[in-house]
Amino acid sequence: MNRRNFFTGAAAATGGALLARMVPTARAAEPGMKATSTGTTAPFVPPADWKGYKPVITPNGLTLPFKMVNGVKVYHLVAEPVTHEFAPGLVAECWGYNNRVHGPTIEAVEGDHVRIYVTNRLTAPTSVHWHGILLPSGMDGVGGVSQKAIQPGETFKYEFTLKQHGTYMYHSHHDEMTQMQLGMIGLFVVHPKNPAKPPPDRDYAIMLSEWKIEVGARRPDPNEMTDFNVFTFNGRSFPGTQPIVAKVGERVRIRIGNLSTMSHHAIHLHGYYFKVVATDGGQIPEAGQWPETTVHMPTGSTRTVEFVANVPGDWVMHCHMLHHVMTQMGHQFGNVIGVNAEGLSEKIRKLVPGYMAMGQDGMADMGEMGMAVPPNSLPMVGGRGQYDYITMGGMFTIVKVREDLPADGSDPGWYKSPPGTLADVAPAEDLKRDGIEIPKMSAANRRKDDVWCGTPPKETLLAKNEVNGHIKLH
Ligand SMILES: [Cu+2]
Repeated sequence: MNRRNFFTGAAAATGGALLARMVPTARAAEPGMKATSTGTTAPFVPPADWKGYKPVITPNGLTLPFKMVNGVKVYHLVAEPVTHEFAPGLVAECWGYNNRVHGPTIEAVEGDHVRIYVTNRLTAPTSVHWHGILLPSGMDGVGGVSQKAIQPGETFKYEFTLKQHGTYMYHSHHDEMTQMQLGMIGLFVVHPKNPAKPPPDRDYAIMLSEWKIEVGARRPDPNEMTDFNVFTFNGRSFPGTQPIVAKVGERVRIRIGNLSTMSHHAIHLHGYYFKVVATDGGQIPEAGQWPETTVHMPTGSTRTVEFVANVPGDWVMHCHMLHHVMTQMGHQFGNVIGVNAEGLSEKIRKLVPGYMAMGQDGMADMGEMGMAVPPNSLPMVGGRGQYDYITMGGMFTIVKVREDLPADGSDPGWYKSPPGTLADVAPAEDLKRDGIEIPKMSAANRRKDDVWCGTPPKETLLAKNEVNGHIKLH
């Protein structure tokens, strides 16, 4: 991986942030000015350019523009097929909104009256459900229950007043399995009208999703039930994910939504602990918040976490369900750990030109070897880091905290650890000083479970009887 990969998304997200800043807001600012009776919460004094809220940033995504019509915020979503890139090398034909997977983030303020037009440019009927939003039953968007489905070519009108604030979602609620699994989901952020405290310095929003895209296939398979092989933050797999950036000392909020078809996710952040401050059911009172490093994300839910980015560095944030940081080809792979493949490649190459035995020491080599992957697919893992190959992909991004950031919001590059703060090979004098003895490689350390293919090479053949009892292929 390199800086260029990171920049791919940075450009789009910067555009999104600008767009969000340009759109007008419905009401004059009425931020909360009241201090609490105990005086512990500082009153929020809005900056001069305060527009009523601090825009949320959707990495690799955009915010849906709106216009004001007689005091109503008017939005327009267009459901349509979208050609979507998951990461450099993997493009698929998905369904989304406004030519995006996922749909753009809808952003509004508590108390706003919103009118959302939905045009169906698919070949199938659809509807849109406003997940977590309190509204009249007939606006709930469930095809067949609360409304007629929106037929291809039709434009429906949804209209409601936002009575709450927090992180919500929207998604198709017609032929849900097909349409949501093809990408028809998005985030819906409602800012507080009277914030009790200042907004965070950085407010990010991430949607989790999972996909089945056969290697080389052009379309995700919406019929898959268990074996997903592409895992995404905002529709992107690492190294296609844009980093989350912050300056040292800033308060960072990350809103996470999960509309994966089948999976919960365990989103883990390095370097900090955070507090879960809200769900899609509302704000969690401070007394009910506790510190965590991993937030469990049930499907069909949102969680909002906050922390102070007080330690500079490159801190990874990823799903801790380890198949979710693999991509295509990381699955359905026979277990060859510990197999001695000496001579195997040569023999198979006679039948399959270019064959290379792999996986004997795990999957880390799969990306690093730079092996050619089939057209339109991703290597099993990761991308190139500054020190070595990064052996995670999929639901993986990097939180980059720096003393200073590029003014244009672009990627600050890799973190340079100050002297004395970088793990490296232990110097001999340190080992000696601390009385650390390195055990000699014994027979027990060697491959005892080897599967020999052909004659074992002399240097690894410990003794003849070591081989006895092990599987011999020839
Ligand atoms: Cu996961």
